[in-house]
Amino acid sequence: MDVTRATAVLDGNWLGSSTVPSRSLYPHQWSWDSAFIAIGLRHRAPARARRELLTLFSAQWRDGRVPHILFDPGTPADAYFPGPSFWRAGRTSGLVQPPVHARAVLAVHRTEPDRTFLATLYPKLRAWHEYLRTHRDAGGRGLVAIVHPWESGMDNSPAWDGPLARVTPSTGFVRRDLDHGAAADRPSDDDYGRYVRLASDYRDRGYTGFGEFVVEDPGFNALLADAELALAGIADELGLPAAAATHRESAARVAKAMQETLWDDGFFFARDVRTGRRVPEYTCAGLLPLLLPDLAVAPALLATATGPRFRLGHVHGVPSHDLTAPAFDPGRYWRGPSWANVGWLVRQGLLHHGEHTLAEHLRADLVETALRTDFAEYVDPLTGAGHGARSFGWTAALTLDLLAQPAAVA
Ligand code: 2M8
Repeated sequence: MDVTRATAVLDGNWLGSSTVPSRSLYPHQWSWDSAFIAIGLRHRAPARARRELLTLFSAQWRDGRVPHILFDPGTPADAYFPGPSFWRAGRTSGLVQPPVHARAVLAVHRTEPDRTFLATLYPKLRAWHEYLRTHRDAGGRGLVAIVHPWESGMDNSPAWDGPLARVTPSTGFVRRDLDHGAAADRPSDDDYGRYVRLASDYRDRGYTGFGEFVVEDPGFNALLADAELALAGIADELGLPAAAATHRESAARVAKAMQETLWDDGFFFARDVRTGRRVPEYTCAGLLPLLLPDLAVAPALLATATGPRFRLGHVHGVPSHDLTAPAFDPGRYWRGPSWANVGWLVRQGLLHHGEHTLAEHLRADLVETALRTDFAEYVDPLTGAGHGARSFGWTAALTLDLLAQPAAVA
């Protein structure tokens, strides 16, 4: 029954060769959404999970980047803003999103082995990670810098308020998101104007170089390190042990750079490359390094996760922002609500570090919350009330995955 409901959401969001995050709010294919969606789809329709990822990588740019949106030609041009005419990049946007794809490819393969699928995507995944390493190391420390809040996937996180303050908002465009989402649940008009300004500046620079927003995000970098570990797993499956060793070294380099540059007093913070300073906001992105099994500072990070700022185990999911901070807002997008993908990732991290009881609590809570809210896009961590879109793709997909996981026991 639960599986049927989650599967029905993915069927309803399926476009024929990819899945939309939401029929109303996000009617195209999004990069990291597709990876999470494939992780769930593999349990019900592995061929569709492979198709999902292959479709996304069919839009990979020559420089290796995987675009954050692949526009559906069958959807009206004004259904989402900014659409293809804004980006002027064919059928895609020019930004990226966190590199969770290698993890998805390996998971899909492990559920239903398909060597051709793996061998097709392996070089593309390598090129994607190589793009990030070579074109995005703005700070010169071996960390990837994002050039737009949308690249973090956590659009209006309070960690971006400082760096964004340098950007003059664009005006004269029509927001489409407010046709489908409550204004109180979405970014403010000023923030949206800044997103548009940053995106058009980047476009006008030919989608290269760095502008006013250049940030090393612990979430993005942790996911890259985890993706390099997944790539090592893929190389092993393909019988390429030397390449696998290279990927493991690369993961260790990113982890070391994060530790040296972003870690301070029990947490991983974003760093504003323009000022050289860490941004003193505790956001859920700083918990994602828990994904790395060798993380030496895991005990201190777990103490922060279970302390008053995130209260893991005592709230619904993983709050996207520090519960004690003035900027915390339980209903507004990435400024406090809990998201299923972050909960799913943090659960993996808890399992890596032996926190089986907490991981099981989180799993049960994520499933209950998703089913009760009709697979809400995000939820209030204090009440569990749903916000944003319903029938949301990754919420349904990751629920399927969590339902397929054996309960972890201490
Ligand atoms: C949200 O981002 C898009 C822009 O990419 C938007 O607000 O219109 C974020 O939650 C992002 O993480 C997600 O991938 C996307 C589609 O679900 O929506």
